[in-house]
Amino acid sequence: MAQATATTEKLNKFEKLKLEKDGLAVRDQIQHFASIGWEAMDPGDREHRLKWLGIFWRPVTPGRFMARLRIPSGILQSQQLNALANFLQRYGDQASIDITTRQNLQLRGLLLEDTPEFLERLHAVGLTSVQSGMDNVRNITGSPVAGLDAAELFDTRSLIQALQDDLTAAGQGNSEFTNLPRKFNIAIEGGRDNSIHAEINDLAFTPAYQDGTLGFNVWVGGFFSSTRVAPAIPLNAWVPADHSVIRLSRAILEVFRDNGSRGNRQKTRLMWLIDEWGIERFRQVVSEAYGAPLAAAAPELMDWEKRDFLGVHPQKQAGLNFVGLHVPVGRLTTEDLYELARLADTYGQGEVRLTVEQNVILTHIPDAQLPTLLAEPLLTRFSPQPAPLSRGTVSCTGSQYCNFALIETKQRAIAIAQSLEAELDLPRPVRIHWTGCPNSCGQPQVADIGLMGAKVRKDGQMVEGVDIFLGGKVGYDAHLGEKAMTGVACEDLPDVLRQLLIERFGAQARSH
Ligand code: SRM
Ligand code: SF4
Repeated sequence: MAQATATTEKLNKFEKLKLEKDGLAVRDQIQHFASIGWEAMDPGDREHRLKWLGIFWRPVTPGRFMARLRIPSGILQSQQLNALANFLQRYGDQASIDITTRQNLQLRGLLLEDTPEFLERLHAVGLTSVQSGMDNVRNITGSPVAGLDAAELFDTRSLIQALQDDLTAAGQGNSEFTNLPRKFNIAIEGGRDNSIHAEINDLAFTPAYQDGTLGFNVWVGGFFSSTRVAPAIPLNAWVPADHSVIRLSRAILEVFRDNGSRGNRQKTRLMWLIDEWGIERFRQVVSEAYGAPLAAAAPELMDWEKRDFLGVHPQKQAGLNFVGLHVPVGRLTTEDLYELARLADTYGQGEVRLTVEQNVILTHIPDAQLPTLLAEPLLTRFSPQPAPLSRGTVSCTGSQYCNFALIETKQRAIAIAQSLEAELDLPRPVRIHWTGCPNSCGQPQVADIGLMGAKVRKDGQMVEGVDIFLGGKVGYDAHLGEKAMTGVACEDLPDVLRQLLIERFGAQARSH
């Protein structure tokens, strides 16, 4: 079991919690918890340690837990979707499913007494929720069209799966990496368009050739938090596209685990260690942990604008297509899971993929099947060609389920996009990201227009409002947007956004 290095700094409360009992220890107690019920559980186990199993206590819905899965590269099979739906249907309207900004699924409605069965059912279909919350490595993201995209440089699917298997002991839980100083995000891009937002991950691999061999440049330290936002910086390192990626990821995680600050929780992400040491020393220590000198970075190859993958696109396999469907703010019902599985089986080869824009992609659709697929009733709700504001709308969970939230996000995001679309003609999609609080789960800094929940004063009353970010650029030459307006009341937002869309994004008022 890995331990934090002895330190003179005062440990934060989560470090004390982990010292009292390792997070992963709840794995062996889940049957006991299920039998005693949530009210009788130790609050530390219930509200924090269960997150090591991906089970989240929701203060907003006491007794109804959320389960966050791990879906490497966002790739699912129809039998997995069916298994999730079969389990969730017992909860009726209490069940709902969200596609997350890390191309993952979160399931809601779960009762504690059902968790042992739930975890067994996940494992039976090759899924896991282990280590998906708290001080663990989050879902590892990759291009959602890996293996399909004719322009891709490297198919990252098996590498990402192998990395997840290594860091989680094939989904059973790996105590080497369950006591990091903080959460840790990893992304591996194999395409040309930076589809995974490499720049906002603690560790990202982006494709690059070294002496004719394809491998990855390495980026470190990207993160968002309520007090600081930092894009990843180059480690000036290159590794071949093989097991070296796993070795280097392990080395960086070990360096972070053993040296990262465990004091002020707001200063515990990887970038703070890099700041403290400087990138040269950090690189040196990582190289020692890696056990070999690191090659210098090679020229970057990502030179495409980011795609959203919606609509019909030919695959590199002749005669087959992938079809991206827009799922408004990523929200699904149990019935939707069944329907997506059915479409994948009927028209494709049983595969469904998720994107960091909270959408789905059906893959391997033969040319001849396209017209019938496009006429399926589900596609009237999950459109392959959504209107330009809905198309680019992403939203975090918000106050419906998240107790950090300062505002309701998802329903408001849909309503505002639809009302502005009805009034305006837009020359191109505009990416609007909503996030309910400064934790930035909805990534407002990568959006054309980012909306961050805030409490604002209007007419002497505190009301729900937002701070507005502008100028986020994704894909080639990605950079983060910056706060441009503060304290806009949500009820004034349609007017403010209308003006922004006209002035900056070429929107024109529709003549009725
Ligand atoms: Fe997040 C905490 C939801 C992506 C930064 N995030 C939370 C919690 C767990 C808080 C809580 O316990 O209620 C939220 C759960 C609410 C719920 O019931 O759904 C939550 N985060 C989400 C999701 C579901 C947003 C979404 O609607 O898609 C995303 C799940 C991703 C996944 O599948 O693992 C999600 N969170 C992100 C991202 C975006 C990303 O990874 O690209 C970020 C910013 C990037 C980053 O982390 O550097 C993000 N979440 C945070 C933070 C701030 C971290 C920090 O260093 O301060 C918190 C708060 C914390 O960890 O203390 C947080
Ligand atoms: Fe919750 Fe805030 Fe994250 Fe939204 S940004 S899911 S409100 S923690």
